[in-house]
Amino acid sequence: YFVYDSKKSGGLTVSHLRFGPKPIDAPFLIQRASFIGVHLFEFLESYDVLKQAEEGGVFLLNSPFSKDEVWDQLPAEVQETILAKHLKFYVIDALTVAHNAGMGNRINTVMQTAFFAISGVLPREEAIEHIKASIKKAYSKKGQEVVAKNWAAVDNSLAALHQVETEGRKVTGHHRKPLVSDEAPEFVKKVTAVMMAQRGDELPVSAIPDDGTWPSGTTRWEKRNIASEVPSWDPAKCIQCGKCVMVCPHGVIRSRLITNEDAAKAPESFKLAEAKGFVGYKDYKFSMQISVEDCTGCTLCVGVCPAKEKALTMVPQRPLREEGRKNWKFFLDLPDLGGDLKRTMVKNVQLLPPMFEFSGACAGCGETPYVKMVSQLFGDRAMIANATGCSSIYGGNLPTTPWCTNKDGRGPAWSNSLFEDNAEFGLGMRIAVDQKAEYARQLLTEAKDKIDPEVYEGLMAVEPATPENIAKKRALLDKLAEKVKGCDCTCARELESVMDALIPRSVWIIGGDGWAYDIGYGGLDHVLAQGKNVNVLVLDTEVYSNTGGQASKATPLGAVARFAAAGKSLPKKDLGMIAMSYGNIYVAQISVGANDAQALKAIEEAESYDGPSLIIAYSHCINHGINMADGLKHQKNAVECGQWPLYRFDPRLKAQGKPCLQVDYKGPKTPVADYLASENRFRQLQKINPEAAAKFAEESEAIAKERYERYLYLAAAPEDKQ
Ligand SMILES: Cc1ncc(C[n+]2csc(CCOP(=O)(O)OP(=O)(O)O)c2C)c(N)n1
Ligand code: SF4
Ligand code: SF4
Repeated sequence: YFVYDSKKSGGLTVSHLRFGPKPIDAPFLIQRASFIGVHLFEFLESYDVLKQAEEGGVFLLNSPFSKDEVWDQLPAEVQETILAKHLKFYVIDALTVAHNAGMGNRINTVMQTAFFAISGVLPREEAIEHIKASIKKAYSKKGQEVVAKNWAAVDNSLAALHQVETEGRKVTGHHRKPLVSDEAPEFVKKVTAVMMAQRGDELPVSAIPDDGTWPSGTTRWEKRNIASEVPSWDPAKCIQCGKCVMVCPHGVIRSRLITNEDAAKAPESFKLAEAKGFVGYKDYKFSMQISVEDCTGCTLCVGVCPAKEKALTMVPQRPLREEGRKNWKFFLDLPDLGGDLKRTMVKNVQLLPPMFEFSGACAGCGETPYVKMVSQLFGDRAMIANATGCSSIYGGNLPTTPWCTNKDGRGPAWSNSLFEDNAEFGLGMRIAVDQKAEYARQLLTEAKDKIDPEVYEGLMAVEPATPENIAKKRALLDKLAEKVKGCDCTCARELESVMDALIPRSVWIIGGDGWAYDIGYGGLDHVLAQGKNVNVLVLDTEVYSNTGGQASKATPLGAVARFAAAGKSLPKKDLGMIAMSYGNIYVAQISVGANDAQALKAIEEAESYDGPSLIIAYSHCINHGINMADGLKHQKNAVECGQWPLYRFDPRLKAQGKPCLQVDYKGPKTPVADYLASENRFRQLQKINPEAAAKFAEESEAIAKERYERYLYLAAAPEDKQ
């Protein structure tokens, strides 16, 4: 029986296992366990992990501390239980064993071996034999190299497993801290924290909001401490490009401009540099901060750093916690500067606070940087319809939510309806808020004589939703609110209830390719054809990621996925081209790893277009069978070989006599076969069916070429077409 949360990184799964000479079919929630294995040391600080341990049972802990050091690192509550229940206590540094075997952070094989070695479920030798056989069976498809690494990890695990002497030990440890800080809101302390501690069943129904709304911005209280290593910033080497901030999937690394006055108050360990290249901020300081307790250690930021000598390096997290906490708090309390800078440059946009932070997505997820960017640019006035999929899980899973507000208390309204109806759900948001705005304008006009003409004209004006215009409208709305407050007529109350809609809303419809290309496609097409001002963001992982990688119509030719075990036999559907055929839809295909400036431009253009827009974003994913730390390189390679074209189709260009399509990549420059060989989703087929793999590679090459020629033709001026 498995009890688990829905975090995709650092999540908690409690596997309740029973063993016997005959197969046991019935799942069972165990109350008294003779063996308890804890795979993450940090769990000791958050959960009562030994609650179910029975007298004399075995406790196995993955520990960065040796058998001689570990005792004093344990919380007092854990020490007390070990002594009171006379547990046999073992430690293993599984991460080091996995690293040494070339398996990165994957410790499952190591912990499984340790379990069989000490649990007594099977004789040790027999168990090891079975483990090795099962590794061969499970990983053969991934290649002999993966099998060999796992076998090496098994052998090394036994040598790294040690029993801790508990005889004569005293309770010396620290007491566990409350799960959330004392500064957390009451709801978080009384409800969220109880659920975080896996004790949600103890909450009375009355503790849960009864109207479907849920307090947001709560991931910030989790402080999951799941990374063993985090980036450390070197101000001297940093070129202040903001690329690391842009790609951080978890909103953990952030940049800020700081006045000299504020900088003088910074804690001693707070790193600063002179600000470089921010127009109008010459005499300011610049700082890059990492929330070490929220980092997942994915290393994408380090990988993307373009400085001659990397300005970010990974260092152990544990020693940095205390000072990191202080620095982060100081950083957050500083004013957000630079909001007036041009939003065409990545470095400027990365000064904007994200309104999507610390989600539980997989470490290094390729979807979340796009979601975060939308929140930075438009979050203060966004309404988001989210299709079911990874983005609805990391975006709105209980008990916490990463969607949050800025310092003014403004942030996106977010909801998830279903998988299949998301486009319609978002269209409904658009129509509803437009209706509200229309009604507000009607009421305003009826009361025109009583309102300051400047306020009336300003709020009635239809202008582009630039940050300046929005700020102007907000100031006028404040004046109107003041005026309306003083009136006691029903019309004033009515206006009060809808006037907020006079600030233009940015409606986003977000989901994965399974939704957009397949199951929600009919609705998506219908919504795009309505001509309404909605922005669709497709997070294209080329499979149904949330449910384990089923093939969708976005899956490329030759990729092995669930329901495409012999490699997908047909090419990816060109969703962008279908949308372009309407002529009045803004369409773009982007990849933050290949061209971040183009991605930013497309997102800005799509939002500014007063009509439907569709952005298809390359999102690398654990389902691609890649080292996630290299996710952005894979994105770049996909573009360079022509497998993932970059373009923007802007219907506004027609009025200027220009072709609407702009091709933003240089066509196939490297062999598609090399790209395919670098990802296990394609590589698998080379082992199962090399002939088919070669044929698909050849066809993919031809498709990439033809597609580029087709796009160039469409992008050419009429006089250049034959
Ligand atoms: C009608 C329906 N079918 C199936 C599901 C189960 N389901 C939930 S998420 C998901 C996959 C989503 O894939 P995708 O849209 O590609 O998004 P991703 O997870 O890749 O971000 C599926 C099949 C569902 N919720 N509703
Ligand atoms: S390691 Fe990953 S999560 Fe941590 S700051 Fe870098 S990109 Fe963000
Ligand atoms: S899209 Fe892929 S990497 Fe991102 S959370 Fe989903 S499964 Fe993980």
